[in-house]
Amino acid sequence: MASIQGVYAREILDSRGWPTLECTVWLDTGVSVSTSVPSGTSVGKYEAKELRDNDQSRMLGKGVLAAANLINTTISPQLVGRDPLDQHGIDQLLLELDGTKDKQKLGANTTLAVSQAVCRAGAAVQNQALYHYIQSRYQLTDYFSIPTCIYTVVNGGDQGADNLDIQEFEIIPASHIDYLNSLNMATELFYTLKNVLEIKGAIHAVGLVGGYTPNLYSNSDVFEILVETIKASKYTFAQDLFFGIDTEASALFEGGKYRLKDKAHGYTAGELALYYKKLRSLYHVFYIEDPFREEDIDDWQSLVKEMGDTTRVVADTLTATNPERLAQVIDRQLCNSVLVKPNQVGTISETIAFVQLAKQHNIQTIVSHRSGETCDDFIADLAVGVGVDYVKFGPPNRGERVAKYNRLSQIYTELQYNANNNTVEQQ
Ligand code: 2PG
Ligand code: MG
Repeated sequence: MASIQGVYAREILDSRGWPTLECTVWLDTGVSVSTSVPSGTSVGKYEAKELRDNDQSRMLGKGVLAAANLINTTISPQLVGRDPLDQHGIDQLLLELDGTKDKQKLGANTTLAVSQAVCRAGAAVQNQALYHYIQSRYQLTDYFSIPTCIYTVVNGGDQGADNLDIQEFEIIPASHIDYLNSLNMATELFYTLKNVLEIKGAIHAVGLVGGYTPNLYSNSDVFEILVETIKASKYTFAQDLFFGIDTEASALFEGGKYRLKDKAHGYTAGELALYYKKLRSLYHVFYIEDPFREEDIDDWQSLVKEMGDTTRVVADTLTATNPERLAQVIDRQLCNSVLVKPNQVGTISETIAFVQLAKQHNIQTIVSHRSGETCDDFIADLAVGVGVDYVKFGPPNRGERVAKYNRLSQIYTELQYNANNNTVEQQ
């Protein structure tokens, strides 16, 4: 049996230039593995808490030296000699050391850095690819496939430049398009969109996760421009691809209404539901994430009742990758799909429990990046290993996003190699 010899964490920077944690686990076999954790910008109120130094004299208060120190001085000694295959036992120890409901003592960044590193160490010990290891450990899927990718191409809200309110505008390939073709399509459309925006004089820059942040009059204008982009390409709208949005509605609620520039005095929840229906019928928007605030339970429920048959009503901040919250949401039928973000909950075991519960209730699952990412590709393996329906890794642009797509490409080749008697067809 291999055992853990030491765990060491350090402060590194995420894609926003904010500090985050990287963690290394050394095994007595001489092998070491490292991983790093992401961090959100539009952080929901039900997410587990991050531990930050709040020392304004360095890194604008965002440092994570205390979190690294906790790993190096408190957690590491307790893990020496432990079996890296005992993910559950080690995660349980982290939960006990923290002892709070929302990880406010150790921080979910601290616990996830360790938990994720232990998972990578387990795969190394078993000499398995990470996705393989996750599949064989948890048996949440009995076959490997690359999930459908949700490509964010335009950013607004907290990820944008104050021009648009909806946080993410996404293109979603139809199910007949396989992974490599979908990546090709997303790349071609991303650059065709750039040309269209340039011709209109609307190009601004790219947002936090790499999508364009154009100057437009309304959120609906984005769909007109996307339709125009598709017309200028070799693809057929509503046949090869569809649209999705992440409204991140909590961020838009002010003075009792949802503020979107499409309507002068804002939308009531009922009016917003009508707006979604219009987007559904005019532009084939069949994926709507965080359509309302977490408080607007009745509105979530009616949206699922009215549109759930044809549309993915997706919970992100509402469920926060927390199995207990998901159980409540399932009871009340508030969504039919959920985002899976390990750092919202803080351990791999809890993330797995969340996916398992969702699958048991036919809730579709989407493994998602955060706006503050590193080049770690852990979530690509996680997505394939637990067999989610979709992944949301941002546009095919910027190193920390393409790291995940490139890892999916590697897995794709590996799956093809195994399926074709150890040969790979040329692309
Ligand atoms: C989201 C994510 C990812 P953030 O809302 O889905 O785009 O954003 O990481 O800022 O929460
Ligand atoms: Mg979201």
